[in-house]
Amino acid sequence: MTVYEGHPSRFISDRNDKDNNYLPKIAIVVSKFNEFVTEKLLEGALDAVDIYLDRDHCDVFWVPGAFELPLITQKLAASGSYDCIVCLGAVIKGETQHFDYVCSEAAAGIRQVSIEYGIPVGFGLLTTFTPRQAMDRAGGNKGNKGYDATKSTIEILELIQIIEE
Ligand code: INI
Repeated sequence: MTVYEGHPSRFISDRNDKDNNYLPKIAIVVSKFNEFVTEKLLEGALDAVDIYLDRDHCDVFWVPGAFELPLITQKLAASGSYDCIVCLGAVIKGETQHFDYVCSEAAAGIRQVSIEYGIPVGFGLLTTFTPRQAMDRAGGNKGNKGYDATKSTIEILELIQIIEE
């Protein structure tokens, strides 16, 4: 039996290897809705980029809200310019059902792009009942889901490269 697992740290050695001229390109798509949360998710995502990849190989795209994440992610995947993409957003429940539609459409759209284009698309979309729950997960006492989503995306990229080698 052979067991395989992606290791995001593989790219750190690639970055430090002077003979290696390949380093993955990553795009981060982040929504402006609830920006007090999403700016923190972006900080976490960029921390992961700094650790595992390189900020010079990273582009950030702002969209109005979580509902717009799938379309821009699809355009970026179709461009072929990126090895992986991370989506960041914060959907916080209000008084209406709007929340449910935004969450489910964003999640389904993001997954669809990942499967259709065969590239990792990280799901850093918080769906919470309160602003406090969102802040707890955007660098507060529950960690930073922007960091986690980005690290997971890089890990999956490495696993795909192992499979395709
Ligand atoms: N977008 C979010 O990213 N988070 C939310 O909490 C949210 N709420 O609650 O409405 C939200 N709505 C906007 C939506 O994503 C679109 O931008 C808008 O409907 C225009 O298409």
